Amino acid sequence: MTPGAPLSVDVHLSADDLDAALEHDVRTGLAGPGKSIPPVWFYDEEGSRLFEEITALPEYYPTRAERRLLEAHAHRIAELATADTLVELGAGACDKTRLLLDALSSLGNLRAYRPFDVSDEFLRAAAEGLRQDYADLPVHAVVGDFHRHLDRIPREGRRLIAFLGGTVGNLDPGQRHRFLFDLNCTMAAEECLLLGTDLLKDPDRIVAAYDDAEGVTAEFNRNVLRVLNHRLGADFEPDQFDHVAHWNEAERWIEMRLRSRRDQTVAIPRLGMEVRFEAGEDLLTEISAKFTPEQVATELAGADFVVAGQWGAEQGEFLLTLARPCC
Ligand code: SAH
Ligand code: AVI
Repeated sequence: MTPGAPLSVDVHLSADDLDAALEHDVRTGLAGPGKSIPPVWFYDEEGSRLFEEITALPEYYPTRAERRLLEAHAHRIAELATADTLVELGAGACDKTRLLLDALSSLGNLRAYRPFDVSDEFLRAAAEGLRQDYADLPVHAVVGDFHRHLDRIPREGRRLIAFLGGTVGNLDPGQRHRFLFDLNCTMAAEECLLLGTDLLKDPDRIVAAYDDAEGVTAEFNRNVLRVLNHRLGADFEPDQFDHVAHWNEAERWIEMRLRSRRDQTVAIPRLGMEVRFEAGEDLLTEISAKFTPEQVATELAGADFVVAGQWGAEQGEFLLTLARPCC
């Protein structure tokens, strides 16, 4: 344990909550044709680790592009936000965060950091790692699901709420609207949201980012099957599913799927279910939507936010948008 400012962890997801949520998602998503499972189930400790590996791959440009934007503009973002507390949704390794923490700190405002994530052990380790470099910064981690627990994030201080990495693109349009609207309802008028979104570009480049040569993304994709095996006693054989990254031109999103290599039946004894896959049948595991700057502004406006700044639109790779609730 590092001495210094306090580190606390509030947990709003017990193992029972997780099991109930997974049971609901499996019964809803796997029972019939058109199979799907929400991407939140990628992120056990191994899934979070695999995502970190993805961020270093040559093909996966979003993390580097967002980091460059933060290196160039974090100071201006901090000036505009005048926040004393950084909240980070889907914080993961809390890595790019450091650029925001440094910028807020250089203005003399920073009082606390609140990373929020569903991945309990990974979040604890990341928060502990951060304390090695920010010994005087109180870190209050929150374990929860951003679809259900936004209202559990303490409203202390003047907050900048960061949602980086393009994770908002893993939500479908209806989920995005509800998420942004719910978030808005938890925010004071002077607080800001910093939203990272991946931008539309050459589909070949996007597909390569989700189908890397080393196969790390394929392992990340298959990890959801290991999570189902572990949490529900299912008997998925991950190597009997191919990784597929498909660009859906009409929806302007990547679809990650797991395609059954053969006719097979998977038992999920804890739910009393058997799931039949035909050869070539897909399980949709994630969408990752790509945006235009105008679309981001429009979606934010639809959830009662007003844009205070956008960075990255001219490079066309990745976009950071700062927004405030409009009164
Ligand atoms: N923000 C980091 C990590 C992005 S990966 C970055 O930019 O690199 C997506 C993160 O969101 C993971 O850490 C995952 O555990 C978390 N996450 C995914 N779905 C979530 C949910 N429903 N509620 C809370 N966290 C979630
Ligand atoms: C976390 N999220 C923004 C990543 C993405 O790019 O949609 C997850 C990911 N899936 C495959 N590679 C990375």
